[in-house]
Amino acid sequence: MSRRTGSLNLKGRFMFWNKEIETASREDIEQLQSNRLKQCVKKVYENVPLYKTKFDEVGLKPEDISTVDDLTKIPFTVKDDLRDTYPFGMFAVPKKDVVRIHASSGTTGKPTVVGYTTKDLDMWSSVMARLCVAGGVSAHDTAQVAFGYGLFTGAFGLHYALEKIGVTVIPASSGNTEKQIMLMKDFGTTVLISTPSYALYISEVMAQMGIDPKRDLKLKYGLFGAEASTEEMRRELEERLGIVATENYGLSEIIGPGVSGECTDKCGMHINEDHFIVEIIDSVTGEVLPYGEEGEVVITAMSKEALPILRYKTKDISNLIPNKCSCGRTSMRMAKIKGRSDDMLVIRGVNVFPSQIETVLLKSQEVEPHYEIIVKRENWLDQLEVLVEIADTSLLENYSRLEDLQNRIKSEIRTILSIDANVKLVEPNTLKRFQGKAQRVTDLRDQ
Ligand code: DLL
Repeated sequence: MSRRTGSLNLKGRFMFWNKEIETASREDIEQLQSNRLKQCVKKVYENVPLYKTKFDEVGLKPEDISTVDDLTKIPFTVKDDLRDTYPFGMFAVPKKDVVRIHASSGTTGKPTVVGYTTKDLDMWSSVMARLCVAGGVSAHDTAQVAFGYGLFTGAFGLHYALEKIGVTVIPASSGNTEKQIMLMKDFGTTVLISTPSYALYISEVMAQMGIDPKRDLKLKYGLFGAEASTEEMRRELEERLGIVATENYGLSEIIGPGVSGECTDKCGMHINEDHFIVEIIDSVTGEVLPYGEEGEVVITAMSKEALPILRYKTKDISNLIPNKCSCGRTSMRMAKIKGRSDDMLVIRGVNVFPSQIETVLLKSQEVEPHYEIIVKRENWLDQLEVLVEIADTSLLENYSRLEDLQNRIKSEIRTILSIDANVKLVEPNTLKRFQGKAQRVTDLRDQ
C-alpha cells in the first residue's frame, strides 16, 4: 500500500505520492482501517502486557473489535503508560527486531521511548513522502533539514522521506544560523524544513547579513511543524522568505512527523488515514465529538510493528474537517493545532491559549513577531504580562506613539480574552530566539 502510484502534473511535478490511497473513497479507507485495527488489537493483546491488562480490566476481548465503529470500546492510552513501562515495555516485537530508537523531547524526567522495525521505517518515509509532495516538494528540489538530528523525530522523519522522493537533502541540523544561510545560498536550497520559530529567526539573521531571500536565494517552499503557530505567523514567514509555507503535524509516540500535513492549498492537514485513525474527544468525558467540534486529538497507530498504539490522548486541541479538499485528496483533515491542553493558561478563570495572543500581536505592523508571555501572581491575583519587540526604534523617542501602540494591543487582548494584560514594548533583538521548539510562556505562579 505504500508503493508510489503518483501522477505527474503538466510541470512534471508529482501531484500525489500514492494516488490510490490519497484519493480513496471513505468506504475503502474505513474497510482498510477496520482490517488493520482488528489485526492490531489481536497483536497488542497477545504481545503487550499493558494492553492485556487494560482490556481485561474492562472485560474487552480482541474479538469484540471488528470495525472502526468499535474503536470507542477501547480504553485510552496516555503518556504515563509509556513512562510506566520505560524504556521498552510497550514494544510489541522482540528488541532484536527494532532497528531505530527515538525519544520524546520532554525536558523533565525520563523521556518516552519509541521504536521502529525496518517495515515501520519504510511506512514512515512513505507517509511522510506523501505530505512532502502535498507541500509542493519534488525530485527537482534541494531541501535543507534544519530540525535537530538526534533523538527528536523531526529531522530523520523528513530526511528519509525526502530521499525517497529523490530530493537533494542537506542534513544541516538546527543552529549555526549564519552557516545555514551560507549553505542555502551556495547549494541553492529550494525547501526549508524547520520549526516556524526557527524559520523566523533565520529570516531575521538573513536581514542582518544583508541577504534578501527573494533576490539572493532560491527558496520556494517551507515545510514547518513540531510546534503550534498561527495563520499570522505563516503569512509573516511567507512574506519574509518568499515561500509557500505548509504545516506538518505528528508526535513521536505515534510515529513522529507524518501523521498529517497540509497541501499547498493550506486548508487543514491531510491525515494519513490508512495508518492513523484520528478522533476528537471531549477530554473530560472521553466522549467522541462530531466532525467540526474542537477537542482533544486522540490517535490510533494501527499498522506499526514495534509500537502500535491504541487511542493515544495527545493533549493537542484541534477539530476534524471531513469534506474533500480542492487538491483532490479525499482524506480527512485536521485544523491547525490551537495549542496543547497543558499549555492552556487559566488566568483569572479565563482559558488563554498563547496562540490567541500571537494572533493579536502579529496583526500589528509596528511590532516584531518576537514576544514572551509571563504569568505571575501578585496580591493573590493572576497578572498577564506580554513583552513584545517594536519594529521601529524611532518609536522609542516618541512617548505618545509608544503609549498609543501599547494601549491598542492591550485593548485588542482585552477584546479577545476579556482580561487586562500588562503590555511591555521592548527594543528589537532583546527577547529570546529559538532554534527548535519555541518556549514563549513563563508561568511563575507556582513559585
Ligand atoms: O514534534 C514531531 C514533528 C516533528 C512533527 C517535525 C512535525 C514536524 P514530539 O517532539 O514528540 O514530536 O512533539 C509532539 O509537538 O503533541 C504537539 O503538541 C506538537 N506539534 C507537533 N507538530 C505540531 C504542529 C514532534 N504542526 C508534540 N502544530 C505534539 C502544533 C505541533 N503543534
